[in-house]
Amino acid sequence: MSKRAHTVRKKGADRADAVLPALSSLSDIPEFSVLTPSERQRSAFGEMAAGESDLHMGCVVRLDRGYPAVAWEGGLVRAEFSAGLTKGDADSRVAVGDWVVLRVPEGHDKAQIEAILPRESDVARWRGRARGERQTLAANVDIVLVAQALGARRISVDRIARSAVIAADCGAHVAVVFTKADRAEADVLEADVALVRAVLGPEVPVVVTSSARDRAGVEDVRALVPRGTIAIVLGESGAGKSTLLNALLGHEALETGAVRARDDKGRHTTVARRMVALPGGGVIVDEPGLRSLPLVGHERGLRLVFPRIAEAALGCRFRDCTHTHEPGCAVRVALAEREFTPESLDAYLALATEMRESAASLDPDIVL
Ligand SMILES: Nc1nc2c(ncn2[C@@H]2O[C@H](COP(=O)(O)OP(=O)(O)OP(=O)(O)O)[C@@H](O)[C@H]2O)c(=O)[nH]1
Ligand SMILES: [Mg+2]
Repeated sequence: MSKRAHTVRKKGADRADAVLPALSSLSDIPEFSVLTPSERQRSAFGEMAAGESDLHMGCVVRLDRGYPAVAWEGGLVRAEFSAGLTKGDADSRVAVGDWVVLRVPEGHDKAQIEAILPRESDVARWRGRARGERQTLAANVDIVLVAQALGARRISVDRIARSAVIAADCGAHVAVVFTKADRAEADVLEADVALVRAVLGPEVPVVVTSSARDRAGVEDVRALVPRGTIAIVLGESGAGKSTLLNALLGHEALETGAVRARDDKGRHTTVARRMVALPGGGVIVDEPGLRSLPLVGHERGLRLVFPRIAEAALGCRFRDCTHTHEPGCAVRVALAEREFTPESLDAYLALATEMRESAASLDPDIVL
């Protein structure tokens, strides 16, 4: 490598450091004391850190373009990855919410992440098509809040159902949060809520908010995230996620941006992944909006969101029954007996078909 190229590279790295927000300028970050690791994580740490006094437990509270900020008992530090944890490797990449083994050398302003402690849950999506990869959006999350804007377009039940499948697959609870209710006519709002209930069943909480206008529903969202719980808001860019969090925080902590008039879509205003602590409540992760949520290998989540359909499917004559036209289809019998709603079957079939196709394109030998 020429000398010049070397200098340019180094300058680039310095610049990356320079544009990260100073930790002292960040507000609403949860205190280390409100973040509680599980027993399993504590004991995994105990084994790894035995006898090493500069190793501590830390929780990743923020990622700025991939650079973690970690809360630990000594406060908040920026952290790098130790040589053993290569940053490019998908399995070793940290997510917001991860508990890590942190090395804090005395007198240094940067710490090192030595290991990621086992995750209790892992909200992940598939990025890209067959050659894509699993991307963890947040770790150790208790509840996924699926944000869906009302008003400009009819709601996307498909998107809500696939978000619920992703949440269930990783072991988190799910709630649906409608935003921008001020833009919806009362009868449309009522029909949309009824449709979501018909698809996901009565156990899934549905909250209707208009946080930019009259704060309606904001306290219902807070009630879903009590002290000690960690939530993530998932939704498309422009859904109003950051606006909702600002309403919960009571001040404009997070940047929000206008949507395009043409199609009501946002402009990816939020770029960092970060935790904010709700006064008197739990912690919520704000993330950039997600354009697509492909389902790949989320069979367990599908079964959990649609248990009665999955149960009925076990009785079909053909193992590869698509529940549309085959003889001996137990799912259609169960539908006729009203064991579940036609709306939920429509949503299930759309997602199951997609998963069958994605599995086939990943591995032609898999038959679902
Ligand atoms: N009318 C109305 N507009 C709202 C409401 N909530 C949010 N908005 C507007 O929707 C736009 C997008 O809001 P954001 O909070 O930035 O959306 P976001 O989901 O965080 O978007 P990304 O960060 O890009 O993923 C802003 O112009 C908000 O003012 C609401 O309750 N009513
Ligand atoms: Mg945002």
